[in-house]
Amino acid sequence: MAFEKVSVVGLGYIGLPTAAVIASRGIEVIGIDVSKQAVDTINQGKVHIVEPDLDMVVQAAVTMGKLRASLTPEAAQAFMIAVPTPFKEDKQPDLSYIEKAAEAIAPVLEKGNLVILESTSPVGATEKLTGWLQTLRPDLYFPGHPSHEPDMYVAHCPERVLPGRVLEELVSNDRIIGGMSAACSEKAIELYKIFVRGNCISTNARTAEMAKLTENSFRDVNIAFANELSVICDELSINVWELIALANRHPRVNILTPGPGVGGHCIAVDPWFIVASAPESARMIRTAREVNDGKPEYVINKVKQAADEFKRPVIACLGLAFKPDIDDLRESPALGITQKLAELGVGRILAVEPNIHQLPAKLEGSKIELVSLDTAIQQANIVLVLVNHKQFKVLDKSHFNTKVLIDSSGLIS
Ligand code: SAJ
Repeated sequence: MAFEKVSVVGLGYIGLPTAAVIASRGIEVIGIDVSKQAVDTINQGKVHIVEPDLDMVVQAAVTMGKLRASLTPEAAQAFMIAVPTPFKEDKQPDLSYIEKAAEAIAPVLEKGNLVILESTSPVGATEKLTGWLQTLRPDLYFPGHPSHEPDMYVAHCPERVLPGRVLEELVSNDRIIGGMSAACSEKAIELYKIFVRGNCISTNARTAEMAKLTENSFRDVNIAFANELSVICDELSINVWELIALANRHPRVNILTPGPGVGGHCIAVDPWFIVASAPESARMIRTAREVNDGKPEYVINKVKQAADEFKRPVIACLGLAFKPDIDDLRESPALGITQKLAELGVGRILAVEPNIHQLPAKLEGSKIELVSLDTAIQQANIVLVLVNHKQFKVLDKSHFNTKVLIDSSGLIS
């Protein structure tokens, strides 16, 4: 059976590009979201999130009549769930969005449908989703049904795209397809083959869940190594950037880049799902998280120490986004550090963020002043580099002759 109509549940950073790309292959796609604003925006052919080229692809898909958004689910052959999976206060995974998505689609499911969980999930989440669907629709037979051959297909196919390169990576990345059975994997591969140029590799759902968590934990642990080195090097008066460049000349060494902390919605979250599943065994993964989460505080203390030398220090914070050359301020250590410095009253705080025109609403009324790079460099006693945006690359040591430079991301050093 070829797929003629696909539903994508959750039209965020992953769901919307996925929906638009599938629609661009001529398949009818109905996107479901709980936000009326998101639904209305998409139906006008516009986007509510920032991602290069996404506006064009969405506009084309909506204009062609292939992509439509709605608050209410309707029948389709495949349902792809791409909702958030945050963690709770106690760092335990919060699966409530997946559960709500299951409740939303259950009434419209039909025999032979494929349900895919794309959201990054703790091990066992796809089994839970299958169980919820089975309870909600006892008339259908999901994988693992105790007494009946299944007539429904469920798989976990984690998204792996890099924010900022989503449209490219959606098509070119390999996909891990973790079916609840071999037949489920096969069915899911059929769907992904429509738009994925990379390989679709079949495994079981638990391994697919763990693979995604492993990828982001690998990165987190390696960034923690770099961040720990940066702190050790400060203690030993060694330039960590020079050190890493030298060590990386070894053919089997590839140390990542220290920074002011790890931001974004994935790498700082996903390792906790492993820790929650195996709290006794996941020692290094937990420690890496703690090392990376401790880095903003370390940077703040460095600024405080430097500020003590001035009567009325002016501190320029270069960069607020969570990584270079994007405008995404959510879960950003740079933003958190800048905010904390302002709250603590360490000095007058100037912020430079070339990718935004005004401070986010929650910072209105804060003492942070958004200024140009020139103004910041002219007025500051202390310059704190937080993000290596391309606009900052014009700076060199000569700009800091009379200033204290704290270069947390290695722009100049
Ligand atoms: N960072 C460092 N040092 C480095 C690399 C990154 O401090 O050497 C920091 C960045 O500044 C940023 C954070 O880590 O604050 C994460 O940035 P990133 O670009 O490494 O990753 P994300 O969070 O934008 O996207 C990741 C990707 N995962 C991997 O590269 C293994 C992406 O492929 C995933 O799809 C995404 O997480 C996700 O959704 O899980």
